[in-house]
Amino acid sequence: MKKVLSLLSLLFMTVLLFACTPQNVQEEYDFKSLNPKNDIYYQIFIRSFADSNDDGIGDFNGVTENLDYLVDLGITAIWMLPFNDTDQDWLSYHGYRIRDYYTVNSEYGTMADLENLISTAKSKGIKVVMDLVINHTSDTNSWYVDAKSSVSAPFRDFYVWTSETTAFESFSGGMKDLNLNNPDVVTEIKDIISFWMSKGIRGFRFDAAKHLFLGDPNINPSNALVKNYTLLRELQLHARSLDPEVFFLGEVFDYTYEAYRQYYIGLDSLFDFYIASEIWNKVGARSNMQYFASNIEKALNAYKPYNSNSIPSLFISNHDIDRIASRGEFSDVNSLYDLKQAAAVMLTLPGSPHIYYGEELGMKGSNFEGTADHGKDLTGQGVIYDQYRRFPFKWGDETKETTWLLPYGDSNDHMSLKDSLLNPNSLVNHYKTFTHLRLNNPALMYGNYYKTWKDGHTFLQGYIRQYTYEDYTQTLLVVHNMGDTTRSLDVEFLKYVYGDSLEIPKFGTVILEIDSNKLDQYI
Ligand SMILES: [Ca+2]
Ligand SMILES: [Ca+2]
Repeated sequence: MKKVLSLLSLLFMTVLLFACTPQNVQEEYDFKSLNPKNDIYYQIFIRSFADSNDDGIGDFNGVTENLDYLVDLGITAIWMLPFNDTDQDWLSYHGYRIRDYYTVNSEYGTMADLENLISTAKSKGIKVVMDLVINHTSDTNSWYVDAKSSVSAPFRDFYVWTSETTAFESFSGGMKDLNLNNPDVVTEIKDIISFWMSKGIRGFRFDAAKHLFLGDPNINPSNALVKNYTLLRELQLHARSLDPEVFFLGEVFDYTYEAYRQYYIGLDSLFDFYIASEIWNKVGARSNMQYFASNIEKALNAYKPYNSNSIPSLFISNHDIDRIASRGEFSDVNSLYDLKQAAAVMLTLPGSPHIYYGEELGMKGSNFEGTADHGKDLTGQGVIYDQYRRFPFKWGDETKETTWLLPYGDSNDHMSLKDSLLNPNSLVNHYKTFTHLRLNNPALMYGNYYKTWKDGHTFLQGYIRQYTYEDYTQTLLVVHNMGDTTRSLDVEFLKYVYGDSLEIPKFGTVILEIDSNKLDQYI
């Protein structure tokens, strides 16, 4: 009898313990459904990701066939760079010169392949967000071909004319700005949004949001900002009428948060160039670390008046900037420590982190802009601009790897995915640890609560993250050791969420669960 009792009590204790794990609480409440716009993104350049038919160019089926890797990496959403029909020449390789918004780039596959990608991703819990380029079209788009044919052509007013024969371009290279002041253009964009949502697209990344009206010779520059976010708001209301959970994300390329905070009026999210630069400066260059946590708080607080549910899109590299592993601040002897801490920061801040494909392997890549080499055909493939920031992903499996761009410089000097996964100290395994910490801890994954930890100093920078729903609350203290020696933390806590000692190793991180009722002790 005694044995049965102890077995029973053991069972009871096990059930009790299990009931307290965050995973179990998440199943009970389904926090993901309550917070449908919080995701962990993987940014994919289809051309470079995975090739399914051995023509050297990445494609839709290549993405579909490798979704299990993304599930393993802890990804819940993908943002794909433009896949609409585009000019197919060397300098249009990036896909931002749209010829036709309603068809796909045939180099990447068919519409049926894309639909299969979207539905397979959905079955694995991954939403698909597309890049939507509404600032400009290709000069080969049928709208523009018509518009330039005569001053009285039906599509003449779809573009902005600076002379009878010259259409305005925010960006060079045959990309003509659309006239967004024309209601017919806005109606057309709404139709494009409806079309892609009917295909299963769950969100849109608006390219060049700052340039929608900026630079347009018919618009007073001081009105451009208001006109930009007012247009985005109008498109957002249209999209929400079709799906209230649709995710609107904008790219306003500016390193000061004051420059883009107002865009939260018409967007759920913005790429946070300010937070990215804080991570590069503090975690990479190790300068002025004492201001890190409070600077992040200032930025996050600046968004809330415009959108109380603001969800910053966090990133440390993307296709338009040199890869983080190629930045000077991350290329010293502590490179791997710095890259790991940058990831640990990005994956514990409020918002939706975006992992740029290959970042988790420590891929390198810089552009040729502004160097003495610019404009020269150094690699024998044609003029190189930013192609090496978008180099083929290194699977360690030739049957998948794309070959559209040849290795040059240090573009291939990193471990393949296959080797990285086998190495317990690798960057990819560190990413996996932190994505799963985020997925398993509502305080990290959901909500936008963030307060600076009051006892931080130059070398220990920390913040409180908290998530509350009904009678569930989780409160976490995240502390990063930004110094190059072990430093000890003296703090009251309930349990370790990451780490197992208050002696934090150099460039390390510890995450502690703290008593929500004693929050005042920490902030
Ligand atoms: Ca292919
Ligand atoms: Ca424009």
